[in-house]
Amino acid sequence: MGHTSLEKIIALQKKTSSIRNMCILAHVDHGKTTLADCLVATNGIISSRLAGKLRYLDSREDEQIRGITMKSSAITLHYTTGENEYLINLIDSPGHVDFSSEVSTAVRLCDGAIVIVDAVEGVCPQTQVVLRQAWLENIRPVLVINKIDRLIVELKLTPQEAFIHLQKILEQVNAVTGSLFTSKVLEERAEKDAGAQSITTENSAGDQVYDWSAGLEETDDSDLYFSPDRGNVVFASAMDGWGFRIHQFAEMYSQKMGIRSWVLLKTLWGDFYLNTKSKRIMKGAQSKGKKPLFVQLVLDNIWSLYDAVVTRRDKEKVEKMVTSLGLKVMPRDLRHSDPKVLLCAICSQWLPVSQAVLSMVCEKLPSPAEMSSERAEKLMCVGVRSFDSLHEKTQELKKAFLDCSADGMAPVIVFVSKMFAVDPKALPQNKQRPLTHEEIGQRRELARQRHAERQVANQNAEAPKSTDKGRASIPSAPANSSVTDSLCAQTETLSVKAAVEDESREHFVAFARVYSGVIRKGQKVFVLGPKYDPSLALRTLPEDCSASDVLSAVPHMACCTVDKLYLMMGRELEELDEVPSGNVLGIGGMEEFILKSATISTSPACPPFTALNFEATPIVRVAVEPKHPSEMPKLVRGMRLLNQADPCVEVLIQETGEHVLVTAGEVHLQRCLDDLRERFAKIEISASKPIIPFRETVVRPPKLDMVNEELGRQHKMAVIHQDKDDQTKYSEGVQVDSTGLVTLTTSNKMATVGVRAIPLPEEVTHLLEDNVELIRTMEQFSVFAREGKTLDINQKILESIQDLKVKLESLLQGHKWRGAVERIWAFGPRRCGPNILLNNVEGYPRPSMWQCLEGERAEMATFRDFDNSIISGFQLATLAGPMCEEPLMGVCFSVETWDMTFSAPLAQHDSFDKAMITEPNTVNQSGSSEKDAREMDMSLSNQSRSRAEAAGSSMDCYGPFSGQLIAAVKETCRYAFQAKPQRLMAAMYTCEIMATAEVLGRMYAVLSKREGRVLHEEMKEGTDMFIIKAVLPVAESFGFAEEIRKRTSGLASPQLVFSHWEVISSDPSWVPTTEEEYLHFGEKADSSNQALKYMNAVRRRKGLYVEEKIVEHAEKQRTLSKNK
Ligand SMILES: Nc1nc2c(ncn2[C@@H]2O[C@H](COP(=O)(O)OP(=O)(O)OP(=O)(O)O)[C@@H](O)[C@H]2O)c(=O)[nH]1
Ligand SMILES: [Mg+2]
Repeated sequence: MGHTSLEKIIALQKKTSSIRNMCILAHVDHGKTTLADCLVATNGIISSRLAGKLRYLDSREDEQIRGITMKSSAITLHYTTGENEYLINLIDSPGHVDFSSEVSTAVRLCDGAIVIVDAVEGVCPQTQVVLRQAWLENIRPVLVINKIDRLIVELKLTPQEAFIHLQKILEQVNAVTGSLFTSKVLEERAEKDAGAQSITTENSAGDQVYDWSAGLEETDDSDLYFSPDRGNVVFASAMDGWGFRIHQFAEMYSQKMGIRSWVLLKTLWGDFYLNTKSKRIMKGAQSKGKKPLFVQLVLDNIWSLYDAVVTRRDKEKVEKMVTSLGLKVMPRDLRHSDPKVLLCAICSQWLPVSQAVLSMVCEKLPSPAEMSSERAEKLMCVGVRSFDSLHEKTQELKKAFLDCSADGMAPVIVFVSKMFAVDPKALPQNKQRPLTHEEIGQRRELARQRHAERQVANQNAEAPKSTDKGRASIPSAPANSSVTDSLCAQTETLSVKAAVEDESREHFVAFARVYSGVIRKGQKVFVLGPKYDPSLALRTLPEDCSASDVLSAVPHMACCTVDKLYLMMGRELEELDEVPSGNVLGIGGMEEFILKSATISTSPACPPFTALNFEATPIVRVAVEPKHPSEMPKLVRGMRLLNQADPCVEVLIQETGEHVLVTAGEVHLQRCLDDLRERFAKIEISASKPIIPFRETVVRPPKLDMVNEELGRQHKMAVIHQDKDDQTKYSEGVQVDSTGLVTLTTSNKMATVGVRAIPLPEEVTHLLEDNVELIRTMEQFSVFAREGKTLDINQKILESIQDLKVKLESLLQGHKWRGAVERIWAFGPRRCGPNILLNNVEGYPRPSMWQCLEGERAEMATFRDFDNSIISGFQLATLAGPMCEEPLMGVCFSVETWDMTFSAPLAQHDSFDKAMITEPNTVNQSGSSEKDAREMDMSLSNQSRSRAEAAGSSMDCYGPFSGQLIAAVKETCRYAFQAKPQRLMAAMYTCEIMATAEVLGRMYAVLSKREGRVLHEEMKEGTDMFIIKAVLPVAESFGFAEEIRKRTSGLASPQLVFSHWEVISSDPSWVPTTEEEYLHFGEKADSSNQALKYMNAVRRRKGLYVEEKIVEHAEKQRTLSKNK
């Protein structure tokens, strides 16, 4: 606990205005945990000598071994400055991309963040990501520029150079913030304009000139940027224990130089210098070649200290400096062989980093009571809902968020951002605690009794020997005692067993924060899942009900009793009875009710909080199985626990029965497997090689062949030749015309569909991928509309949908795409994927996907019967393609014909049979008059009933008709796909690697071996580092980071982030057809076909047929040496 008592902390928890909830965010290895150590040491939890070396908050063994943080962990600190006392809830987060979900869970619970930037590396990819995350959650950041010692010791910069370097870093950070800010202002302005426009629609065309800068000028952004004179920047070296804000120096020098401190504060950071003659501060240091104030007054001092202590080890000078600064250094430190020890001892007294950081946190970060109204609304509005569309009672709760009242009457609102597993030994109830006096007395008494009994037993045992008569008389006392002993032993083992079982049970603690009210032990609360809808619940539940009433079942809502409340203290937990609003806490006993995150409240009107923003996409999959098949249940249980304990992992059982883990990257995968083995399943497991995802697509016919020759007549010959082969691919009843239109009839000959596959332009695919959420909303709207309900979509989302439509229209230009956007039937797979189903059936004016944009004006939709079956068939076809059953991407299926027999004869089986014999009476819809079409169309209200009838009556030996149609559409799509040149798409990572010039060559070698491609390289100014940005197929990425690290002796360490899908140019079904190709690639030509290799690997894994030639005529090996 350190030197602050639990009582003190409990008292401080009640003073909301003196609480600061903050997290430490940065790119990997920029020094978060080291800085946290320095802060923890101020509370006496660890020794200040060990601060920076212990990495106390990295409590897991693998975190210590690998030296990176993998889980975010929280600790509560007490800080006193002057008369004010503060309670600081500090969360240390991981910086590695694989664990960025842990950052999301931390950021949600905080009001502010310390963003750390390495002074050498500057702004890195993850720095940008965390700044964005802080921005999205509306929390205020402060900046720490860390590792300044590296500028002195490693880069050997002069103070002047270092100043310029630091200015650049600050500019970079502010540039990121600036771009976030601008995009937000522009968005808001556009929103406001849209609102204004909708009021005055008859605006004349003259006002169309747009002044984008207007919004920017009006909005005050001065608070936003990091600037040393504003006190939100600390310069530090967490490892050497020093850090400062410039006002410390301003105050120090204002006395010495007789200049007012605010003047110094304004001029210390910037282009100012001191005119020694006039003793005045002047502008324009750079142009006049003078030393800037910051260099003269701040950096020079630090540099000379390092010079004296580390570089020259000048004892006398050091002693002089120590006395002039008024510090006390222990002789032991002065004599220490490692100069860093002395440096730490001096610096941590002169400019203690913890003091600088904590005072900045308390001054600059808001308390929980200062939550902005914008943030409260953002937390309360899930997905597409606008705040105004929430239930009245729910809207009232906004006040509770803003008040953050710790009053017993205020509704309790708690958000759980993740669940984490705790070693049962670490729970306070299982911890060894010091014995009280009475307990010691009792134990002493017990021991005395046992001793006395043993003595009596010994005497009795000796007695027969000495007297010789004893054999007949069995001494009774010892016998009795042995019976009782064994009984005791039995009960003891029983209770030990129970305890062991209890201990082996995994304990989960919910990582949470109270936003309103006071949560108490034993209190009854509602646990609300992410899909909970308060308006629905308020309708069904009685008025003013509470969690203690017996309630009818409401979806996504559970009632439970709060079991345990904990104060999180890094590696330890302390038990609490109640936690007031504004605090971060742990809640025990929730594992039955919460999977990953949830909202807890005493009010059923409370909305579930918006989902966390996860930046990483889980992409690396492995199949796991137990070494011993009998341990399967343990594995299943273990995987369930792992799923609960990790915000980002996905656990699923595939149709093949495989148990699959989906993780964010290699490091994350390793951690998950370790967790499974050692903690959750406690069995030996074997993991498959990573399952690499692919996508299947079609492309336009290529113009060049594999040896870069124009495909002319000879190619056509080859195609015709191939076509003959291909015909065998298609089963009976399938017709393919020369343009790729595939027509197929259902097994009962009642419906015929004709489909053509067309490659989508690349930009369209990207656009669809980026707008999955919007498409899902549209889809939801359509589903609601079909059911006759309406969905309230907020204005902003509607605008984005409109925007999407306009963009699609502009991208789908040209003859074949005319009117295509209006005719989109569905997206797939899963109704929101990057493939399109187009309605090109003549005479079927189906309601468009975009009906949500039409608002009130939308007419009642009319669908043709079985419309849904077509969609379902398309969904199935896009979910698994014909190449290797991987999902499709970037393919448009255009349905060109859809003919059906009249459904009238279906009413009776007999007539249906007759109809079968006497050629079904097909009516070509496309050719029929409009009247016919209208007859065929069913009105919406009738639709479901008629479909049920039709499905029921059309039950024949082929099964229900809708099922047949689904299968037929799926098959048609598959054949249409195969009629076009098919390609595989590979998932690509981007990585940014920082490396020195010496290792650049070796790094390129590794990249090219793994099919990587360098996008650009640049030299980082002021250093000898190169920054290389490259893309690399996920399939080739395993062991990449490790290999790079080895080949470059640890100088370069890349982080891989999933970026996009890329078409692999080689055709997996390619065989050499021309003479040149034969010469070039040989008969089998499979050596260089990367796509074929990937495809076969996937097929083999899935147990599909793999067409592979075994060696037919082994060629004689050629000898390469000429002389032989
Ligand atoms: N030279 C120097 N090294 C530092 C400083 N602060 C931290 N380090 C070193 O940087 C490395 C990473 O430090 P950590 O504190 O583990 O970094 P982190 O940001 O917590 O890393 P992750 O949690 O893995 O993202 C360690 O080897 C530290 O010793 C500093 O001020 N100067
Ligand atoms: Mg760390």
